[in-house]
Amino acid sequence: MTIDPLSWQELADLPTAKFVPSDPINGATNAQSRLRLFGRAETDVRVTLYRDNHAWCPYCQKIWLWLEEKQIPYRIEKVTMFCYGEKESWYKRKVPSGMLPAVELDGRMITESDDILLALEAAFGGLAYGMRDPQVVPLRQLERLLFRAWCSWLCRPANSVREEQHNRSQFVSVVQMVEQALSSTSGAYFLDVFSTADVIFTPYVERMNASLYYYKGYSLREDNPRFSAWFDAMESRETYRGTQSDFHTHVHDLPPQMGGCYENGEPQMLKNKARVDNGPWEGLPDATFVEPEHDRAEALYRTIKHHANVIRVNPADDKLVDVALRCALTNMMTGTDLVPPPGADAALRYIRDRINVPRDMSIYAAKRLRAALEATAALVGDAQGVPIPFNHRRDQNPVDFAKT
Ligand SMILES: N[C@@H](CCC(=O)N[C@@H](CS)C(=O)NCC(=O)O)C(=O)O
Repeated sequence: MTIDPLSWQELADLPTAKFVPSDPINGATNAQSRLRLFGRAETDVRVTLYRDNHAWCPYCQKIWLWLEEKQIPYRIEKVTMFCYGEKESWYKRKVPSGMLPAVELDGRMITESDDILLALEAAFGGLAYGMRDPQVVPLRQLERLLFRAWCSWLCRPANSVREEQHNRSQFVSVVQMVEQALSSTSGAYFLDVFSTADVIFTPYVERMNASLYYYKGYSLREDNPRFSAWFDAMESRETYRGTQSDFHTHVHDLPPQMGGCYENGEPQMLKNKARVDNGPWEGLPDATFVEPEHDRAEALYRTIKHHANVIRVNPADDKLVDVALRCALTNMMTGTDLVPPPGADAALRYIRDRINVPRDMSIYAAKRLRAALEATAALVGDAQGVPIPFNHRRDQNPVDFAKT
């Protein structure tokens, strides 16, 4: 017997579909907000943050997290990064290089994330310890050392096994220095309280955790106790969780940004890669906080909201994608396996591979949706979607998603 998938309306009407998104202006940190007031008046806004549409840029995450932690009222203007599409001409008039992030503070444009933090500190005070605090300065230098060791290992091809091992041990030796720094206080953060130092480390440590797991078979979070405690502490913060991305998003967004990421082909790496790409996504060390109850409802809500564009940009026939996507969503919400039409395997995996966290939804919602898409695709076959490009991500051009 063939069972039809639920219609879009029936999906939205399911009792388990109730999802009330948090107030974008005064509620929890989230990637969709355009204005943040933290209970203050709009006339109190002195800051505009220009950041990437994809909520992916690491330097933007640094400023974003700082503003959220300090609860400074601000506006958000989203700009396209070169690898996703055309840079908006209004932004190039403001910032000719097109670089992100930028902040307009009391009408003055500031670029370079460190200069932005210094200007914000001058206007609003530091986040526990400021950028020039004698305890923060050496930690900022250590972060750059870790960054360079990561780039040398990940972003340059090793010509021999010996070179690969050398790059790995260079990185691990800097990790040991960071472990040492983290163990110098009794708490989980770099200093005695959460501070600018944690904000500085956050963006690239998150990207290191993802990329080394996938391209090198190395688990930064699981193999290092202090890092592990630091990640857990970060995930206890609503601010950080709102900016947090998942392994799948990072590993496929990094190559065009970094000019390449190189696999080492080791057995653990191959296992990790297969898991990040094909699941199961549950239990990956990209998130260990308790899964929120509303994650499926969030995934459904976000998919319903954007379903017309999601269907239109899919290379497969629109009618096929519509039915297949509803089969997957019905599966996610009711647990019922519905066999989608032939050809749906590639179409559903195309969507599975393009969920972007946190731009589209939060981390556990994305894991649930990826799992439902994969489970439904597997009922028809093993065809994969059009591969994710390595040199650019114009398959994610925001222009295509602005149309309705
Ligand atoms: N040193 C700069 C680096 C900023 C940077 O590299 N931004 C990249 C994105 S992560 C960018 O805007 N690239 C231009 C683009 O991709 O459109 C800072 O700290 O702000």
